[in-house]
Amino acid sequence: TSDVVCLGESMVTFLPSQPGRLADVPSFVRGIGGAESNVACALAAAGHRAAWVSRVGADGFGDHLVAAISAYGVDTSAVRRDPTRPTGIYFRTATDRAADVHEVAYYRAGSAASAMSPANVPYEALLAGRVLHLSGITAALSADCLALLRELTAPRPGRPLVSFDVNHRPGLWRDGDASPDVLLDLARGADLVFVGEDEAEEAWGISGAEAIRAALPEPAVLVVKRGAEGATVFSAPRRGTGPAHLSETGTGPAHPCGTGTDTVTTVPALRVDVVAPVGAGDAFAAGFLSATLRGLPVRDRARHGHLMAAAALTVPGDLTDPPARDRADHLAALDDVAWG
Ligand code: KDG
Repeated sequence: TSDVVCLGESMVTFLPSQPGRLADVPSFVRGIGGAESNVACALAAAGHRAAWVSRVGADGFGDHLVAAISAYGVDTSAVRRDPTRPTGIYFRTATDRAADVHEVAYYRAGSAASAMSPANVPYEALLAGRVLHLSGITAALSADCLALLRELTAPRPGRPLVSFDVNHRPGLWRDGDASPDVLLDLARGADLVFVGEDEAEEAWGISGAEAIRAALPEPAVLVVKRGAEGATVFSAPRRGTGPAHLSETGTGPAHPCGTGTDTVTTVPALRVDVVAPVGAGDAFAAGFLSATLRGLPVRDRARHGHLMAAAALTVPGDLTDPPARDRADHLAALDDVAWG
């Protein structure tokens, strides 16, 4: 069995060979992306048993995704091939901070993964881990994918701990019928939620960590990521039932808990020279989940999140090897050097 099962679309990504507008970039370098498989790869690289569940086309890009994600040590045995639909791909520019240029071009409408639905996913594999990790990207892919997320975030006895990264991608919500408000509903059904302060503002018009918690009182643990400033973690008091082994506080199934009794822990981020922010949120989630699986205290969960995010922030692609566990533990224990 897996520690963490991650469900979501992955794509072959094409990163530019040089900075500039998409219109001007002459060539691209192949990589892999996909928020949820990024989390699975980082967890596997950190020594956890991680599985990725998805659908890809019966094409060369699908072959490459499955091979590349398996090469990280992720269990891909529940990935289904769809002979009728292609594997999604996307292109993006390098982050050009000075010129404020960042273009993303998705070619994923009608992809194999967008056809995931409650009728065709392997539930046994999905529910077999201690944690099921989902993200709001899936909700934007199709009505069927949204129905699947609604089902997986619905409270039910004995379900794994459900982790949900809001992952609002504005480019995916332009044409659909649904609005990013559904991400708030989905997050309410999860046990552990990751959301950026900026994305809560953009998706829901809610400003500030306390206001986000007030709008999202149900998850036992809510992590509000505040960019270079750090992260604020709201943890509800421990509840009697649920996967208690995963958490020092707030472990029960999702139900309204209010904010008054939360433990609030703010943990500054590491200062790094950012090469590309893409993948940093996934790395943060992986670090936080890794430390959660190890039963570490909340402050160290966030510190491990920041450490993995720092590694991802300093490379151009989505993925990089996380720091070795003993090195990460050493850094997480330091109070005065790199933090803040
Ligand atoms: O978090 C990184 C992802 O945004 C990237 O890999 C692509 O999954 C992706 C998406 O849908 O934006």
